[in-house]
Amino acid sequence: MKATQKYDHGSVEAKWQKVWAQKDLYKTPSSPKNKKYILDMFPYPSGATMHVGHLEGYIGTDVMSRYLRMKGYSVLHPMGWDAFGLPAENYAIKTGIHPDKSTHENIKIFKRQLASSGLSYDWSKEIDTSDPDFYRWTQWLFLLMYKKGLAYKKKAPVNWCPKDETVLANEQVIDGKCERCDTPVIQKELDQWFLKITAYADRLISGLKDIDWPEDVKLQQINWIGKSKGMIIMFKAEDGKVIEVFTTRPDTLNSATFLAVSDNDLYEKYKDTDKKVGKFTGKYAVNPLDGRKLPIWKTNYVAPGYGTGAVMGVPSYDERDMEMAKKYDLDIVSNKPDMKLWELVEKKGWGKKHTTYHLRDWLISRQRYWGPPVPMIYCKDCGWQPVPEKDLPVKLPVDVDFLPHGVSPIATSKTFQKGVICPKCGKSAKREVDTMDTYVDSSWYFIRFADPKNSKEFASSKCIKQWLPVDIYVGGGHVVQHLLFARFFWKVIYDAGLIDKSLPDEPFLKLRAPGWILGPDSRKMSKRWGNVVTPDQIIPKFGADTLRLYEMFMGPFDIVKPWSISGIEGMHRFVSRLWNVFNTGQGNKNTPDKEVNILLHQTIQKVTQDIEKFHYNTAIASLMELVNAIKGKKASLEVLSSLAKLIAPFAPHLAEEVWVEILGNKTSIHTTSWPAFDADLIKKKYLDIVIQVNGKVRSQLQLDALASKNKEEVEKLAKSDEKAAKWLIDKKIKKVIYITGKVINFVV
Ligand code: ANZ
Ligand code: ZN
Repeated sequence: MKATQKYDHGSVEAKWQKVWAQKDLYKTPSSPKNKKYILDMFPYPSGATMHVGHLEGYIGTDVMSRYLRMKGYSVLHPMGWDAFGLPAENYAIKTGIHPDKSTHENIKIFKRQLASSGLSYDWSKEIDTSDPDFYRWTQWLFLLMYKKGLAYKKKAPVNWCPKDETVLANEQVIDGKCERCDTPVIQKELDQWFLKITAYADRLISGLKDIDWPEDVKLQQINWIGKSKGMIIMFKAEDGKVIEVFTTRPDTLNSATFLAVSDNDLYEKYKDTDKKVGKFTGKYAVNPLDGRKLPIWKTNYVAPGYGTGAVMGVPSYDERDMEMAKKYDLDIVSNKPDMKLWELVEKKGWGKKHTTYHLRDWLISRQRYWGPPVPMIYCKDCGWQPVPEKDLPVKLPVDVDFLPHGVSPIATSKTFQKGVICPKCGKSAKREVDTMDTYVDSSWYFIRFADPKNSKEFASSKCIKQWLPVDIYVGGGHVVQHLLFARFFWKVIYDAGLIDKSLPDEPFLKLRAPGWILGPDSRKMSKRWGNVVTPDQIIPKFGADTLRLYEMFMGPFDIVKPWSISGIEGMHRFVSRLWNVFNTGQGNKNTPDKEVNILLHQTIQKVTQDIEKFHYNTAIASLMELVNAIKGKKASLEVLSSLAKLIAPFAPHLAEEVWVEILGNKTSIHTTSWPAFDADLIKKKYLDIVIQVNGKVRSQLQLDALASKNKEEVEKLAKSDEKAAKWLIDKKIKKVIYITGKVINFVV
């Protein structure tokens, strides 16, 4: 078959994207053998379009998915939308456009951008968390938690703007003021729903040891949970009251000189400063060890919600206590710490061992509209009652006023409370008007992907067993809370017997975080800096394959990398070279050139190993070497076929085009098998290179095929060869001629 001269990426890419969609090429097998579940952190479809930084992870998982399919695995590679959230609601407040409408318009744009990048998602698995068919199960899982005693309501402070009369998320509070109207924000106590994640604190730590995650991400999880082993020690005050302190250093009890207790007002007022502020209470307590009188101070640096909310002040061994002691002229005693004191305190009954956590229960109530309603009903006589399962979903009403009115927007709906009765006594009752944190949606969406159309269950245990856990999860490593919450949900569902016990207690076996892509100005790519590069700017001009290759070639997957347009242009030239190799080297069925064949098998080995390690940049580098080696030669069909396959995960369109149109195959390259390498061939990889001086053979070098490609290296080695060196001593080298892999000739 005759191919065109110049590679026209525009028509080639459009053609194959259409064919793949028509043929449902990436459909997930229904009865998987050897499954692999490859998952991206699903995006929030924001008003800003996707940029090349977002695509990095998606291309990375796409390369992996395509590779694994060719290796014969059944792959689940789905995509969906984290569609609920505050920005769409704020946009509605500004413009009056309903969040449902703006969100779905954004989804369309995102989906087009993903499709134009040649990503092999199975779109029949698409999830939208704002769809009632999805959030009914989010509500169902909330009720599961409630029934297990893991969801409860209690008063908790929220950020409150007294002018707008609305609850603010932390990120809406700028320097203590409302981001909208600049009014100082106050703390207001509201009844709020919590999930008891603290009950899983220990398992959330211990589970980390069995999973393949970046160490820094594991450490973030551990720090967030903040497990501390210590003691609670009791100090008697003069008025007979007992003050309990939590300490990790009972061995320093012999140097304690004061007690510091938390104070809500001081804490709130000075929580953003480092300075120590105290107020003497006028009271004293007694150190049980030595009878010393310890003044009791209220301070800002003791957190009310942590430990017992009181500490023993040990200036000599604790910096904060030292600052406090210096500022207020308190005693400083420095006895040697004594590890025997742990035992003594317990024996004497002054205190007991205690473990505490920095992790707090998860506050999921939002006094907001664009989220799943909390499925609870309040009855004056029966209290809080769960909505019966058959009545799910509790749908978000449409007739709401988004403008702040001091209540949850849903409370303004005229229909939401109509005909609501208490599920227990049948009397008229009221629905909860709060919605759930959108982190709840993303805590279980990865399970739904196994069975996204199920209308009877959140997912069948059969499908869960078939596809979970997630084998490779790719997305920002900074998402500490998402990862913690999702692991928590998995464990709760697991404990409820809804996940087959042969599955592990962890949902994400391997995690990889792509490094930031910096804008051309070396700042993190972001709308805020105006340095965003979108796929829409790159793909029409250079093609999706060029973009994909470039993004995977920029550097190691997990480190920060600067964007460069000249890099894109360079990759574009490589794509043309690649095309030319196929276009001019076609149709020759002779046995391959020996050297090229060795290099091919070395390349197969290297690319295979590199892809599995996410070392995409070095995989592409070795493909470039191979292309250089066969450029301008009549390459055999075997070499060209294998090269096409190796390139297929990275440049799926070009690979398909040459596979079908030039190499004459009838089925898609993406359904063929990955090339195997001949281990014996690679062993016999040494080439004999003759060293000549002025055309006379003087010595010989043995080099592997890869090293023999590098002229400078060969020259250096040849010069240092003992026999050859004799002929070069004191001679001026005028010229070096190198015939790759064969002869190096020094003209002196
Ligand atoms: C005496 C002492 C001596 C302490 C010493 C530390 C060093 P982590 O590791 O974070 O658990 N602490 C206890 N409750 C506190 C609270 N509500 N707010 C602020 N600080 C609190 O730290 C536990 C240590 O932090 C405890 O051990 C206590 O000070 C302090 F050389 O007790 B320590
Ligand atoms: Zn009732």
